[in-house]
Amino acid sequence: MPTKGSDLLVKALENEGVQRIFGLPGEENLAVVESLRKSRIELVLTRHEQAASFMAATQGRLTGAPGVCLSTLGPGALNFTTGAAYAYLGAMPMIMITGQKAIMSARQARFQLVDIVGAMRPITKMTRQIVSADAIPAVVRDAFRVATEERPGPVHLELPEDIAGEDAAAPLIPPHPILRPVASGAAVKVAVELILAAKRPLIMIGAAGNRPRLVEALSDFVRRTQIPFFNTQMGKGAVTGNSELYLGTAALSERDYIHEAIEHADLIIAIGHDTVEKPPFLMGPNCGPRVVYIGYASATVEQVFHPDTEVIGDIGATVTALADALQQRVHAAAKFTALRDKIRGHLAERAEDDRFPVIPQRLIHDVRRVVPEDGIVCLDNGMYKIWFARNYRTTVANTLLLDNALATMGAGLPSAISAKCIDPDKRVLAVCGDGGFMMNSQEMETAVRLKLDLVVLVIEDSAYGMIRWKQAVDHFPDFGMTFGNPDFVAYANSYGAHGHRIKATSELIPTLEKAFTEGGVHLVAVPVDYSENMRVLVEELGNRSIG
Ligand SMILES: Cc1ncc(C[n+]2csc(CCOP(=O)(O)OP(=O)(O)O)c2C)c(N)n1
Ligand SMILES: [Mg+2]
Repeated sequence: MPTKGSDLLVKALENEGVQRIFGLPGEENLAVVESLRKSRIELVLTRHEQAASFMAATQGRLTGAPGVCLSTLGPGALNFTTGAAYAYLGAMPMIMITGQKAIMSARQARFQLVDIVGAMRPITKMTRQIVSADAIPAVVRDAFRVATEERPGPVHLELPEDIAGEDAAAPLIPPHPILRPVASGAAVKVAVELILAAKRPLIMIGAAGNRPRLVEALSDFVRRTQIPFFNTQMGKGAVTGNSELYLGTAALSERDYIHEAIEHADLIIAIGHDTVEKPPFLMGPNCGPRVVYIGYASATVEQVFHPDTEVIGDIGATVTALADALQQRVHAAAKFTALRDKIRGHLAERAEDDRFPVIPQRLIHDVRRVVPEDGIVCLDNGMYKIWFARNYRTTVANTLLLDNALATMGAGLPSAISAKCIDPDKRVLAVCGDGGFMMNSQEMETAVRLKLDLVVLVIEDSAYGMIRWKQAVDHFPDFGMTFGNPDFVAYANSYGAHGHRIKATSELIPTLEKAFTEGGVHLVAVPVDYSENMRVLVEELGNRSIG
């Protein structure tokens, strides 16, 4: 049946199962917006394109199916670039659709004309201009394939205004399942021999282990082999349960308590480690544990990461094959239990300290109290991220969304909005610094308009705290990192949200609890005492003697 480009685009998106599009349109998108109005896809309007791209990326991260965002040409499309890089480094499937002026005739000369397809090239898996309406079904199908298949990431499609209005008759292409290749038996055998020969094996779960579809296989692998495990920051929560075997998160690259366990290991099974992450440990040329790498594609060799052997193929199938072959024959190193207790003991220190302003350990302890096991905490980027990565325990996959890849500020609130749209029944908490929050705080209006039940915790130190801390660690004078804040309570209230300010540490749990129970959008501002950054992360860990 003849139709036009914009209708065909929207039909192709429906064909892929798209339920919502995050975006901020321009005049070049008006036909697409009209096609969306007539479709069953929800348009989630945002107040900045960057926020829309973070939301779409988070949808991809949480569901495994690409999230979609829409913007105009030039300035709007350029605002997608940070979200594109976020999804590219973070391996989150996403489709960005941007408008463009008519390509067959140009009545506006070069007004707003930017080579967006070119600008997107280094930060996407694929970037294409759609040059004919009849190409839409194939281009869209291919975009979803590319965005979804391992290693997932962003794809950019540019739809010029005249192509959106062009007549089209091409039929839709049905989606086909992506079947991931499985590792060879020979590769599994080599890994099995190495693991059986090891006296003190450890499992490390990295970012690519944290895909929604892998939870069962990985949890099962850990349960069946009984090998203790730790994770990278972005591998956090990939294994459900098995808490006795969990040693901790490698939030730093060296010298943390978890590194005592890593140094004790003679073999590390690195599942899905993606070197976009800050290294969870550093490999030397001829020292340290041997590493068996398990991944969808072979590991990038870095100075600090160069595995001894690899098992390449679908991670779920590989770990199942390994568990079948290993049975219960793996050496269990007793010392890991003692190390686990020691690590946990250190992490529990000062968790109930009631000094005010609140110290990070207490903040994380209290957040864990009000967020149920399946509740989702979405972090922005700042000093508290290291504390959350180290101290916040997760037992359910994808319940702590942090970005240790692009590590951009500004994604905390948008990612929480997206998580809440996907899982309206779960408690969702955004945790932001006063710097990061203000980078996309305008999305408070989006959250209020969508009538979400969402709590935003803003950690106040009136500074770019993390950089201020690094400045001090590097013995630079304290300079250029402090700022003033709006009155966060009044600011939240002006959006129609509910603002709260914590005035004593004991108020934190009741205030958060009440905010979740009451529903609606709440902002809770909490002053933080960051002196623990230096005391624990520099002095204590710097002086740690291994033994
Ligand atoms: C978009 C962006 N700009 C700058 C940085 C560098 N950076 C990393 S953390 C940080 C400070 C964050 O400040 P805030 O959000 O207040 O959190 P705090 O560390 O104070 O808790 C900065 C400037 C970044 N990661 N992303
Ligand atoms: Mg700050």
